[in-house]
Amino acid sequence: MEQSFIMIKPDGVQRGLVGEIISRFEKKGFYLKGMKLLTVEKSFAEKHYADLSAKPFFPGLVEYIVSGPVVAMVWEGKNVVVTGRKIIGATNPSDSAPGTIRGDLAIEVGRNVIHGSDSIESARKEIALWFPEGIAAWHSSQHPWIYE
Ligand code: YYY
Ligand code: MG
Repeated sequence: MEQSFIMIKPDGVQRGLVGEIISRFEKKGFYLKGMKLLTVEKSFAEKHYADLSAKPFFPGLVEYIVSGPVVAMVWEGKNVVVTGRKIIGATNPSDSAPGTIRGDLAIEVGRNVIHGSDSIESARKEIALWFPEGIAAWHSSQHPWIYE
């Protein structure tokens, strides 16, 4: 089944939003397949955001991501990449709809509390980068109550 890489950024951890954010994905019916708290180095953050290296906000973005621990996760489910992005909301919290994570919990684009893969291909790359050790194989007993 489809997987997405979801990361709670350092502001989300510092602000005590880890449980709230995980809850939203859990309650939707997605399965948590990998999770760890870690602080990454500058070179690692630059690799994660390599596609944005030419952007003017890139140095500040990297500084923000390395500023404290993050919670790196793999979530699984039907259409989890696109639906995960909807749960997260627009990049700039000024544009994120109420009801989304960023719409409800963030104010500034440079402190938008969460990352989510933007395509199946970037999810694959990001999961390989963040979880080189692999992820847990387990199956939810709720499966037939979530999927028809
Ligand atoms: O995928 P998403 O996180 O919604 O946005 P991206 O365009 O991939 O940018 C990654 C990250 O960069 C964004 O979450 C905040 C930051 N950023 C910024 O600080 N200023 C911008 N104008 C655009 C993005
Ligand atoms: Mg992105």
